[in-house]
Amino acid sequence: MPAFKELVFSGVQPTGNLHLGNYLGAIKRFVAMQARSECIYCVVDLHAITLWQEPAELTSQIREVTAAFLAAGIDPARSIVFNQSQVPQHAELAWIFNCVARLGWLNRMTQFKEKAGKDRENASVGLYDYPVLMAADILAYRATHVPVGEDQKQHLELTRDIAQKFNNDFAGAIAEQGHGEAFFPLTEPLIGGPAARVMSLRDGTRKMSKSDPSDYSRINLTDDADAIAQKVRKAKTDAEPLPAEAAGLDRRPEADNLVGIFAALNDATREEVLRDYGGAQFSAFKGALVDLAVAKLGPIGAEMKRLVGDPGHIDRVLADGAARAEAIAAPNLAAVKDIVGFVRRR
Ligand code: AQP
Repeated sequence: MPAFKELVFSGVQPTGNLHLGNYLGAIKRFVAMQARSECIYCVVDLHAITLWQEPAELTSQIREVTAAFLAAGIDPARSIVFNQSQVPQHAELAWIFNCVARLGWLNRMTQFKEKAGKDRENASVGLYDYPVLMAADILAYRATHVPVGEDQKQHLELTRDIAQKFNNDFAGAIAEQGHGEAFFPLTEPLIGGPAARVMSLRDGTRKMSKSDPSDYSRINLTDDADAIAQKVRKAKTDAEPLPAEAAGLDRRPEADNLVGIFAALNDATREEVLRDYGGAQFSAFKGALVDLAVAKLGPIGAEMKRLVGDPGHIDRVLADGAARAEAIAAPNLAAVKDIVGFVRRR
């Protein structure tokens, strides 16, 4: 595999209730990646409509996710920030990848099974095809690294399968047209840290999720200090004090989750947290967690609210980012069309 220029890509859906899992598993890590790589961060509105979205609500959610990116510390002058539907190459490449990906591969995707539920016949074709569009999002930029939460691992594997099959199927044209052995990189998922999978505050065996009907299951990025305090205090726990070592969190999903959240908010490891709080009762630990969460999330929530009050500014950031994104994606798509054998205007 030839060396590809390091490029980071990731996205968040504008589907409401951005929560601590989205922040710790993804957005906080997007911010950190800016120091070492060129980064492209996308509000994936084409993905959002795989489930019904009220149009006016979708518009405001696109701006809210953008506000969250900026409030968390993504610098739109350094990184590219845009919404997916403004760059047509995502949908165009997705179609070509639809003809590369195999039905059997998509049939294995667990997120489709979870989201479609029992009424699979009534799910949109887009929901089924979601992972192919995700592969196109990443590979339109030939991105080498994708920071995501653990729930996206299977989709990233599919992205690698699609890249590999495209590189093999078109190996002759890729070489003839001067791209060497491979046109697409085998993108590396960046999944890790103590909050790769933040769990519901009501049930430590279920993922914290935007669509959970209970608002007490998650901390939203826009929650104020009182809401954060109430949710943490009501979070489900067990009856034992915290263990002294991380191994003691095995089979204690709620304790493991709260310690992982504390660790991720504090840029620490579970071991370091337990060095300070091992043996503590949950009442004391939850108090410290409330203080930490309010200190870290309060300024982000306040800045998000300020930014959404200026939609003109947000829309200019998205337009500028879309133009810069398209400047990378358009030549890549032109090369893909040549490789596939299409005739195109020059
Ligand atoms: N609980 C989580 N822990 C860690 N990371 C998470 N992510 C989502 N939930 C957690 C990561 O956040 C990024 C953006 O996610 P998304 O908006 O694209 O969609 P999602 O994964 O479908 O988010 P939700 O909250 O789980 O929504 P619903 O309820 O609709 O299913 C991704 O990197 C994701 O891994």
